[in-house]
Parts: sequence; C-alpha cells; structure tokens
Amino acid sequence: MSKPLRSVPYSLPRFSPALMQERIEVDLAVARARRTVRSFSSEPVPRQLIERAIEIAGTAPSGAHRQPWFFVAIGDPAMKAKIREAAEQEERAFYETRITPAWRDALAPLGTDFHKEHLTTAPWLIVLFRRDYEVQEDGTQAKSYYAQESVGIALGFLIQALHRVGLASLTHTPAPMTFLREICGRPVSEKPFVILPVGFCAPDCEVPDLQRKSLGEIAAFFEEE
Ligand code: IYR
Repeated sequence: MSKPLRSVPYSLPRFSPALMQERIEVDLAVARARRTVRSFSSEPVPRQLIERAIEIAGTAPSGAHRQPWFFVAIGDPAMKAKIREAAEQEERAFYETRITPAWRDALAPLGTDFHKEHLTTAPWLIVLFRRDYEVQEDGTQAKSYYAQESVGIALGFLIQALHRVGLASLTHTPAPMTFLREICGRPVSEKPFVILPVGFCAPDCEVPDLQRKSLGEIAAFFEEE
C-alpha cells in the first residue's frame, strides 16, 4: 500500500478585489487573442522556451497524480519530414474516403485539406502522448486514471503558455496517429494524443473569421436570491 503524502502549508497570493478584476480582464483579452494557426514562419524558436512551456504543461492536475503525459519535442527537419509524410498519407485517406458527409460539412468553413505544410514549416512539433500505465522498477504496471482528461488539461496549459509568449500552435490530430509512436520511439503504454506544431505566425498568416460563443451561451449561474 502506498503511504499518504506528508502535508505541507499552502497559500495563494491575495489581491485586492479591484486588482483581481483587473488581472482577469487582462487574462481574458490575452485568451481572446489566441487563434489556432495553420500558417507558420520557419523562424527558429529557442528550445528553452519549448522546455519551459512543457514544464508548465506538466503542472496540470491529473487523476491520482499519475501525470500520464509524455512530450516529444521535434526540431529535427528529417524527423519532421517523416511525420509530415506519414500524416499526409493518413489525412489523404481521411479526406478521400473515411470522412463522413456531416464531417466534411463541418470542416468546410475551415478550408482544411490533406496538405500539412505546417508539419515541416513550424520550427517545433510537440507530440503529446497519453500514458495509460507506467512500468515500475519491479516490473508491475501502475495504471493511470482519467488519463484522457488529464492529458487534455495539460495540453490546454501548454497551448496557453505558448500563446502568452507570442507563439502560435495548432492542435493537429491525424487519425490514426499510431505512426507517431514508432517515429518518436515511445513504448506501447503510450498513445499519441496530439501533434502540436509550434512557432511564430507566418507574416501573411490569416485565420478564419470565426465567432466565439458568448458567456450566456456557454454558462448558467445560480445564486442565492
Ligand atoms: N485531422 C484532419 C481533419 C480535421 C478534423 C477536425 I475535428 C478539425 O477541427 C480540423 C481538421 C486535418 O487535420 O485536416
């Protein structure tokens, strides 16, 4: 049986109500300025920034604190080319045969197709793996809990951390993504979750003019009268 962890004191900084409001307004404006980008500059991005962003992602909460994620950051052009080739092969099959009419209709406003230039243009590809169990030193397996949810939260942290320093990203999920395990040399206990191309926006970058749902459309509040 695992022993309970020792408890340590914890507190958060307290801000005045006005400062709390000010800070959250700033954070909202920053969040609203984030867009998923498909057009990257090939300008290099220092590895240190990618390392820090991954460390931020690694602070995400996880089921039973199993931290069921692994990040593979790829800046090597040959490896990126290999990933692009495999991804485009899957995407071509998706767009030509596997896609359903409803899905095609849903993607039409975004104008995506099987060409995945961003996989070789972006200076970094971060491949995020979901770890379903961890093989311990004695050979037994420690299962992850809520691995899918935990990795999703970590990805959210990662995207936001990159955005806050002016780096664009794209949540790219070719299906199936099993080729990533082999290219990245990961064990069978890990499933590819997403490929995240990361970099600066291309100078001529454009994004679809989409609208986000309003607060009233995404939330309900119940308060004491
Ligand atoms: N994986 C494909 C298709 C695709 C699917 C969804 I859902 C998107 O929001 C966007 C694209 C592709 O990357 O083109």
